[in-house]
Amino acid sequence: MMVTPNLSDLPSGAHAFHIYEHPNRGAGIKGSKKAARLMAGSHYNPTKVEHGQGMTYGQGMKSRGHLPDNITGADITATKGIMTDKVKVTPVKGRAIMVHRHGNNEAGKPKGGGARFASGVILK
Ligand SMILES: [Cu+2]
Repeated sequence: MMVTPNLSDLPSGAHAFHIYEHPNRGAGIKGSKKAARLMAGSHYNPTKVEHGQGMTYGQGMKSRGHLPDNITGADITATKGIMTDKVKVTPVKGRAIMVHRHGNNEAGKPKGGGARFASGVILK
């Protein structure tokens, strides 16, 4: 599947770009703090595999919702496509696509980019 973002007004730098379970953009409570877009649930991961420990994105990450590359806001827009063979189109229709505040982090205990910065719904 090829994911082709068409995003503008991004802060500069890398941003993790992931598929989430639910299209709900509502905030929620994480720990004792309000967190944006928490109602989108967790990363889309239908077979409940563990995140790869110490693997580099693009070298076999297991959580299917993790797209293999960051998008970059270096030029304020992000339009470079991301190719993945981990996800098929039909099962992710109607799910959320999330842009994180920071880039993917697979070192040790992956957190996947920090705060949820922006989101949308996969329509086709
Ligand atoms: Cu994520």
